[in-house]
Amino acid sequence: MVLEETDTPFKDVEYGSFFSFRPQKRRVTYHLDEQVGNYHYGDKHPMKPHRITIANHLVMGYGLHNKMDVYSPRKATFNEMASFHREDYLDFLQRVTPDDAETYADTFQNFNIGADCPIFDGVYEFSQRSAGASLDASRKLTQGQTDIAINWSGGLHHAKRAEASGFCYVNDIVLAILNMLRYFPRVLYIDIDIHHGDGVQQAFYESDRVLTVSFHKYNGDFFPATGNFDENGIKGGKYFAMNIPLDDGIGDDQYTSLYKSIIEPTINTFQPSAIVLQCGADSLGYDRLGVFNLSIRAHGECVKFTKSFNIPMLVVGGGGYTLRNVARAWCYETSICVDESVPSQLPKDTSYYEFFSPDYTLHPKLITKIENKNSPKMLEDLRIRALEQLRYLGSAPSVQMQQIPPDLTGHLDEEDECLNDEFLDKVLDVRVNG
Ligand code: V1D
Ligand code: CA
Repeated sequence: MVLEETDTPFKDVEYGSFFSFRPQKRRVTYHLDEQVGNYHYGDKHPMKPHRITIANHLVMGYGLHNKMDVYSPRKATFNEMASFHREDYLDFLQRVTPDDAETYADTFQNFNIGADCPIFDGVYEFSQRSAGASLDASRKLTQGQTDIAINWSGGLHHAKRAEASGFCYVNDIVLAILNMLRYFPRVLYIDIDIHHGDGVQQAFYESDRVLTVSFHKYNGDFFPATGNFDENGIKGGKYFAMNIPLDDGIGDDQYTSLYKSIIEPTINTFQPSAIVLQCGADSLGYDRLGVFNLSIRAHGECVKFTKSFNIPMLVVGGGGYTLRNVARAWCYETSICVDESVPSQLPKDTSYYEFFSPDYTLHPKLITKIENKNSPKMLEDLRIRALEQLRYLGSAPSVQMQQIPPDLTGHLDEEDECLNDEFLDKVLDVRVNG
């Protein structure tokens, strides 16, 4: 290989590791179920799966699909979903129809079906598709076939073992992490959705192999009303849940510096073998349900920073209710994952181009902002308390165990990849609630 005079070692990653001072490009896979955007929660419901279709069109419009391997995942099976969810709950989701509300009023209440989580046509299939894509992504990571796996239809962080919650029915994140724990000793879960990642936290609350970190709005009332700083895990999982409760109106600089100042020492202390990043886009300014002032660049900066540690990473979606901004953010974050810079001017031949009027850009200006109620002192206190928590966590046995254990089960056929309770309880010592 010959370097031309004008070429400096800093200029191009293609010169190989000896000359390159920039991080190498990562292998990226995109797990895309083309049907998942076709489900409807209901006209007045804020959750619109169609946003995923719009995001995919932007990704393709910029040609980003040429920079990664795109997979069409199969739907998750009943047994795969039963590795976390209770069978009677899955059975109910599979059988129920939108007309059943009056006949099964008690069952609806038991499983928390209602205004937030209505029964819509195909609710079970929708959940299978979202979960199937996250499981597919997790398999590519565990088999070492990718460095970053993306599923924008995933991130449904509120679903519980036998309960729907906050627009989520099946917790694709918990399913993916359970699969990852068969190969990876420790998984770090980071959640930048404006809501507390309660379902994932609860599933691993007693485990020291999954550290959950959620940044969210908290005032004891904002949905789901959990996630104060003092919720930090129990039993063997004590200190392995971290919560960063924030107030209205946080902006780019405050959020990204807090994120970096907490996530860097967290990674250095916990030494995760894999990271799952939930990129809920309701933390963006102008979100229909959100109260933060984040720009798409700042949201993406969290992805860029997390990626810079070169740790295998599953990237999933989550909330996000101003559809065009959700699509913009997830497209921009796809470009970050594949290391391609994309112009802010949106590609003209994209379907849905008109949707992005009047500016037709990836990074529209945030003009009106919500009043910022986060004082510098409050954020500094949160940072200090987070670092204190990491000191306790650093002495935990799971963190001291640096070596990756051999594959306990060997490579299984896809259908066998569901986990059974015995495996979870005895081998991995991961407890799921309920
Ligand atoms: F505005 C609505 C209109 C129709 C149906 C529901 C809503 C709505 C808005 N906000 N529901 C909410 C939140 N629910 C409540 C309930 C009132 N009860 C006492 C509780 O405040 C739920 C917000 C869910 C947010 C989900 C999420 O963004 O975190 C998400 N992440 O991944 C997928 C979704
Ligand atoms: Ca969150």
